[in-house]
Amino acid sequence: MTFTKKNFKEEFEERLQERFALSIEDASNKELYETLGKLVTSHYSRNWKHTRQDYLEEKQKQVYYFSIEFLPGRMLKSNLLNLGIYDTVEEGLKDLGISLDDLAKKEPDMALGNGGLGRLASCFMDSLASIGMPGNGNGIRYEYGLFKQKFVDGYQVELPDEWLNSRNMWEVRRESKAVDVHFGGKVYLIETPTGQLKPMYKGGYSIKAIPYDTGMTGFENDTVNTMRLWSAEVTEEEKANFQHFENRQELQNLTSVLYPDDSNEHGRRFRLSQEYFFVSAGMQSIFNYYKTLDLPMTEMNKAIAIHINDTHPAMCVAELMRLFVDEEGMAWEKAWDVTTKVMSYTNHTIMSEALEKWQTSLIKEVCPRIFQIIEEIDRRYVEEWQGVFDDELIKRTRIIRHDQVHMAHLAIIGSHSVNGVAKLHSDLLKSVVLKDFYAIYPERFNNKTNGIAQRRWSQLSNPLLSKTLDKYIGKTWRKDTGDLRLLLNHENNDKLLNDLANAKYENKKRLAAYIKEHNQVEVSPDAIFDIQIKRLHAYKRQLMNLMHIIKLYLDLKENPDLDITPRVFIFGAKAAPSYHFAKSVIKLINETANLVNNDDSIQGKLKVVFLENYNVSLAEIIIPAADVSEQISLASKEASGTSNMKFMLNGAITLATLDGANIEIKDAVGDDNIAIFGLTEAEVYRYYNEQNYNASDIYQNNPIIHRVVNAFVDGTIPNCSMEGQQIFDSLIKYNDEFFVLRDFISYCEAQEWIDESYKDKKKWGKMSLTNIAHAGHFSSDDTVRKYSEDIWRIAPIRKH
Ligand code: AZC
Repeated sequence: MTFTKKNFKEEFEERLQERFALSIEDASNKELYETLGKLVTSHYSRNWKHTRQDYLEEKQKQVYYFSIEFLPGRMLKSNLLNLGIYDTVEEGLKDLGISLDDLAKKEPDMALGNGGLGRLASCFMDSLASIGMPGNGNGIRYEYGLFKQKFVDGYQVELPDEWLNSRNMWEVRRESKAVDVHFGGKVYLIETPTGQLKPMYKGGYSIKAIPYDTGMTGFENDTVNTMRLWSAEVTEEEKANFQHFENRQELQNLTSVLYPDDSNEHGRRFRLSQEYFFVSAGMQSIFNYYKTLDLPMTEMNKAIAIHINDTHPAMCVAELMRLFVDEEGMAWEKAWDVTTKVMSYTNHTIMSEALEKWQTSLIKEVCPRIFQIIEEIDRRYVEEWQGVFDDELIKRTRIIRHDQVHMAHLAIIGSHSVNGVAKLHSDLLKSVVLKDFYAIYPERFNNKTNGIAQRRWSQLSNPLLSKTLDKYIGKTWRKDTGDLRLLLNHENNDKLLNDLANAKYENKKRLAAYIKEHNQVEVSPDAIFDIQIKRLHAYKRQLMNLMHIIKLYLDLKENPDLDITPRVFIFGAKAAPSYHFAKSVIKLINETANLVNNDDSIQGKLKVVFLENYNVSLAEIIIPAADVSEQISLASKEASGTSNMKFMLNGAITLATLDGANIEIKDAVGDDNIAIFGLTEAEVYRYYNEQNYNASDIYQNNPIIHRVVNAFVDGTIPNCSMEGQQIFDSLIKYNDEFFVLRDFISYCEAQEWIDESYKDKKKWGKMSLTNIAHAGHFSSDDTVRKYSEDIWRIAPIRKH
């Protein structure tokens, strides 16, 4: 049955009455939103059930993507789009005097992640469903999402994100699928009459893991997959038991908070317990499902693939071994063979602090049986390779070393595939970071360049651009973004270029209004919107961006008539609460913004805006309005980046170092349509090898750099002498870890090129068009297709 506007309006009013006994005039937007949410879930629930049944009946091989973070953002509009009822609903609501946008804003952002890693996991969920692949998510249902960021006197303040206070419309609590996760106690191995060793647990405690399932709708294809998030609950009986444990409070609140570190510098028991919790719960539920298929345990790899997203779920390897060996009585060798065929692992960073290591004593305390199994995997690993590789290599690659458990080693040894997230990153894994493992398992290493869910980042967030595209190249790009290439046939079509420019202008007006409302700063859409949005981290070099702003400001102060294109520099970034350097950079940017925005002598040529509480929904407003996409990490440090892809899709010009996926963007658009600057990865490594980087020399010898760096400590920027000193020291005293000074001049030159190019509207328009045209390269539909073919070996489902 086709779903008409008339059907919709009737159903909507009926549901509103049923649920709230209200008519439209009396209902609040929140009530209307909830009514719409219910209507939407009812539209896909049948397909959700069928998708599950199809998988089961066909014993279809499925992948389970284990990720400690998911960042879906709001789901209302994306569900409407995927179900093919967006326009009908929007128009129907309009008839009823309701704005879809207003209702959508009532949905809290589902912010169960820190940044790139979590957002990628959500793009993958969307794409898996959209290409009809049997793919499930497995994660944690944090009661509090990533903190809400506020600025007080320019400082970041963190507030709790109580996203569950308003009902989550999309989840279904499945009590019947709850499992127990065991923590602590002691384990003894007892020999059974058949000579097998069985573990006997003494003491410890169990925590109930309750799954909450969320339907992941595919784009116009009737597929609805599942993202399963686990919540910890403690039974009354266990609560009494808990009195004996000093860490009782922690365990009761196991799934309350998401760790707001994007590199887990602080290995804490709580975090480890969270990891074991969602690993064990997820693995047990997969095991229970597999048993219903009635297939031999030794063939699990034919029906199940498990993906370890970064090291946090690495214990999947040991937990599956535990289930096979302890629960099913399988021989170790057989169990190991199946386990490695089931598991695969993605590395997301070369920053060493993010490669988790845990004290052996801690793992022993939190999950003693898992520790024993890890010890046995480690022992056998050494045994297997002794005499084949030299002893030192084996020592360096062991899982347990110097009383620490190396989670990346566990993930690599226990998987059949190890991948990086962009070509350069995957190469660096082979040649530097995981070089030793590459010598042992060369066949396991491969690259899967990241991608983005292009529907969210174009159709949903940029309807104006989307309509322009429809007008000139038809609508096929909406399903297959490769068709964006059709734009290239029109690169000399002035009318099209004009329409694209108009769409951009309107999007800039929308962002300008947001800025006015939230920052009380007036910005002109005629200026260049130059944007850097990502977590605040020294290696991403927001500091270099700030230094360039200071340079321009000083230049303008000296010469108010300087001919520069007016610019608005826009930032969005959260800093980990304990990351002092990052917080100082925020303070400095805010103080610089204050200074620059209120200095009439520069005639409004520069504006600086730091938007609070950057998250997925804010990104949807910011990215369509960008002219310039700042991707300025020190080469080799950013594994891939994904905002770079979103900006490109929205027609921004990338200003970048040759790092992560920037290199692939450059290859796609050509050298003329991107601004590249700075050291290459090889040059960075040369400095490391020769240990001859000298920031102080650069500072002493380059007057421009000297002047800008001094601004941090000479009172140019008011109210931040402490932070200014800290940043000054990081550059000069501590030798500028991320080579900001070395790249600064070349960055300024690239910025000048941007300034010049923007003046030529036609040239800029063509560059922008070329970027959009090639953005199809970075669709996560394609990325997960490659994962499915090469790693998970799963195929699209048969249609019900
Ligand atoms: C990020 C990488 O820094 C980023 O370059 C990449 O695009 C993204 O993963 C997705 O692959 N890493 C993280 O977010 N890491 C953590 C631990 O949060």
